[in-house]
Amino acid sequence: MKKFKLEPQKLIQIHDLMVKSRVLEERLIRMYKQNDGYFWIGGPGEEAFSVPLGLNIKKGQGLDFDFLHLHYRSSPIMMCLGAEPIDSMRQMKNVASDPYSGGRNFANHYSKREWNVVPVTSTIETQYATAIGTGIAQTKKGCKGITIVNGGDAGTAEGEFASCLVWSSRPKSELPILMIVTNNEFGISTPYQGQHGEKNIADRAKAFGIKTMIINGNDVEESFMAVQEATTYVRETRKPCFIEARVSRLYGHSSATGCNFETKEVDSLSTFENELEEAKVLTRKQMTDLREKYNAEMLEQSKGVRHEAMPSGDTIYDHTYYGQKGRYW
Ligand SMILES: Cc1ncc(C[n+]2csc(CCOP(=O)(O)OP(=O)(O)O)c2C)c(N)n1
Ligand SMILES: [Mg+2]
Repeated sequence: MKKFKLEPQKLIQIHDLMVKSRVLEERLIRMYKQNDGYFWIGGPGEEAFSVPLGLNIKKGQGLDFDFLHLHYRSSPIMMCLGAEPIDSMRQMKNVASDPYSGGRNFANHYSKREWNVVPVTSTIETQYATAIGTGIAQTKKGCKGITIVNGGDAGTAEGEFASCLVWSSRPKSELPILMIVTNNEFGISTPYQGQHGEKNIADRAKAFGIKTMIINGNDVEESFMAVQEATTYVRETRKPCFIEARVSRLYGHSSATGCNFETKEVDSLSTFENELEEAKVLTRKQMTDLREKYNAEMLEQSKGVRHEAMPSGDTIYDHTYYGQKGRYW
């Protein structure tokens, strides 16, 4: 039987957020399959890592709070911050009430100024370049917040990843950046094994003198302890830290690869639930009831979203440089 180190209340909180995130993603997948959206990409398989991460974030607006440069698998982090599942459904359905992009972007492309959530980009790895910017700003202004950036294994082939390693580790000019790679051993359909000469991705950070950790991101407690240690280190030393978390990809890459459940991968939620049941932290019935509660709630919400209005054509240039009339022409 697993001997938990975390308090039962914390384990229950983590479990709740993992279930909420999973049910949301499964609802988004169903919406896609029912033609209530054009494309799905998201985070099932990363909950055991991303929920502990989300719970260690100092949420707020401005440089004294953590800046988040996330990617399209970060929904569990958003759930921890208090995001409403219905808003993810609105973005999935591309209706005007989507608070992240006004119905203009793909699912799980978050953006929220009040929580320092920098817009998620579809171009992979861009976030490692913008992270340098907030890392520099936090350092120059002597602020307390740190910068957190995450992305996948294949994306580390891009130049922005190397830029982030260089800029965060310059001697005497280090930046308070927590660099994270969630390694699911795939870049769409390209296996990790044929792409990486380095043994671990984290070894590349080691070469820059950056503190590194390689962890099983499918294990809740291992993730929680690592994230706690890493965030504390970056907050106190104002230096970078690097976590490579080995995770699963439970519904394939995206709707482009069918988004069907991958039975051969480790499902961290089901592992965690077995451990919680054995340790008598929660009963199977409590866990099933919770899942059913979220399922019912989100099903109702998705039905409502179906009837919300799409954005009107005259808003197409809002929030773009081109739309700032009078400034550029
Ligand atoms: C700059 C850029 N190049 C290529 C793509 C196409 N693309 C989308 S996702 C992806 C694979 C990303 O794999 P990884 O970084 O491991 O993240 P994962 O999807 O596995 O979480 C690629 C190549 C893109 N979106 N942006
Ligand atoms: Mg990958």
